[in-house]
Amino acid sequence: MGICWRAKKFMLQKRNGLLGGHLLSCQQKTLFLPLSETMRNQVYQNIAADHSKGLKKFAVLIDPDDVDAKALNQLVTLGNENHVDYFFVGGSLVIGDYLDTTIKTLKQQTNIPVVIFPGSIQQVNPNADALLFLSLISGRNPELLIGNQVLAAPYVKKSGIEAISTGYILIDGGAPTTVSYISNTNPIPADKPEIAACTAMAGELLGMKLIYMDAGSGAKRAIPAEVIAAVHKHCDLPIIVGGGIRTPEKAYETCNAGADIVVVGNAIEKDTSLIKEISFAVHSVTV
Ligand code: 1GP
Repeated sequence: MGICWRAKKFMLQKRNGLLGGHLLSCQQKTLFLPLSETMRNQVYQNIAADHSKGLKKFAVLIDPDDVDAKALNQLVTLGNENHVDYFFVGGSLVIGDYLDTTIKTLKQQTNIPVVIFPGSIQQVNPNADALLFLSLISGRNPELLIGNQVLAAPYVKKSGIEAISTGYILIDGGAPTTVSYISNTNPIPADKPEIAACTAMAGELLGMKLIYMDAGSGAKRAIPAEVIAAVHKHCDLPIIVGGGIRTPEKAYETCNAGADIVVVGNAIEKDTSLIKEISFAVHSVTV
């Protein structure tokens, strides 16, 4: 755990291997028949297996509004070449109508699993491999705790998509972010790891399968290692961490503190060469 990621990079010879845009049409409902239980749970089974083995994973977040076809092709190429483990697709404020095209393009061009990280009930799409069925458990906005989930549930069920129950926890990243503003909730203060830990424990006891700790896209400060470590210590669920991660060092520290999956969006939009460096950093963490 103590060795720095740069040293690990050279030692690494081999790499180890919500809610919805539009309501589904009747035709779509009949096209997407329920999958077998095994197939439907494939993404979560892989996350849980990696969690139990201590394998760290890297997810690139794509905001469909922010990528054109050329940028998407470049992300796919770099993802395939540099061992990206997941493409997360979604955003707190998706204005354009590009979610479906983005997901279909990804599915055509790569075998990397595509997971919807929905910012609203407008972002359900049956063509992805899985959808994080989020409940914003750090907040006290009933619409984001259960209201939107009730509206989305029938469409998610009928689509047959693997829906992974996820406790979504916002941590203060030093300034208001789109997600804190849109959700109308207060994030957990970054110097209160015990609140984050108790919130994650509540999610676990409520039967959620994943915890997603987020400082919000473009956060000034990423989530401190102490907060991640507290959640990791007190909660047995796989932990996804994102928001304001801009360097391989921070990605390494985040994994080392207990994150299972590191998510990076904003920084990669600005500099795609980070994919290679962050991927090495994440996969070089051993526990
Ligand atoms: C935001 O966790 C994601 O919800 C990723 O954040 O865009 O800051 O990398 P960034």
